[in-house]
Amino acid sequence: MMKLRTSPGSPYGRKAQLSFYLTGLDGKVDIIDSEKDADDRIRKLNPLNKVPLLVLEDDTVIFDSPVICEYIDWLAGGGKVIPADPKARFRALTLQALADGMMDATGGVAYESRWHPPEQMSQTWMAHQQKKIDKAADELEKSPPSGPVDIGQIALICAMDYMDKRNDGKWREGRPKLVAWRDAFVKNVAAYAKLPPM
Ligand SMILES: N[C@@H](CCC(=O)N[C@@H](CS)C(=O)NCC(=O)O)C(=O)O
Repeated sequence: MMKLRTSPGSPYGRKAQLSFYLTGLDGKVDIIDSEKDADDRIRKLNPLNKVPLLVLEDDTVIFDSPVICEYIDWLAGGGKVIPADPKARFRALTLQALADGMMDATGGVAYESRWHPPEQMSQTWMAHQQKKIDKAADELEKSPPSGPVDIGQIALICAMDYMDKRNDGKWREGRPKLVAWRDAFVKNVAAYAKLPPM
């Protein structure tokens, strides 16, 4: 059995989880909550001390989330969550990069308040990160994703969940097409309902 080490609050781990559900490979993985990982195995397995990471049956460790999702797609036979057709493939991978960037920026804002007392928090840094989120959401509002579910859409739905939780759902403001895209995804993609709450 493979092991996916992640935490329920990680949008990156959520991407991997959803990819497992969508490829039907979820029976081959144990999902382990890293927050209950008492002996600090995470730190030993990833020098960057980040989740998610995937531990294969032979103890090979794979990170980060784009690489894990690429492994899942490969294991499923290819072309499942990462399209094989080059045009669709690089569009999906680029959307994944954009959505991951929104997660990074959301984390950037959230970590600033988590790690610093109020007097040491940099409002300039937080505004710099928020601008990335806002600009990415504006771009997506112009043309929300379409077509079959792929890694780009998986990353985007996970970014939205994270931004709802950690960024007060600001991405929703004035972006009705993006909100409609999310509502349709949640309604139509049955695998999404298998995810735990963030
Ligand atoms: N690029 C990485 C980002 C992973 C990441 O930042 N994970 C967060 C949890 S959501 C983490 O472990 N942060 C701990 C830290 O930065 O020390 C990925 O796609 O997997």
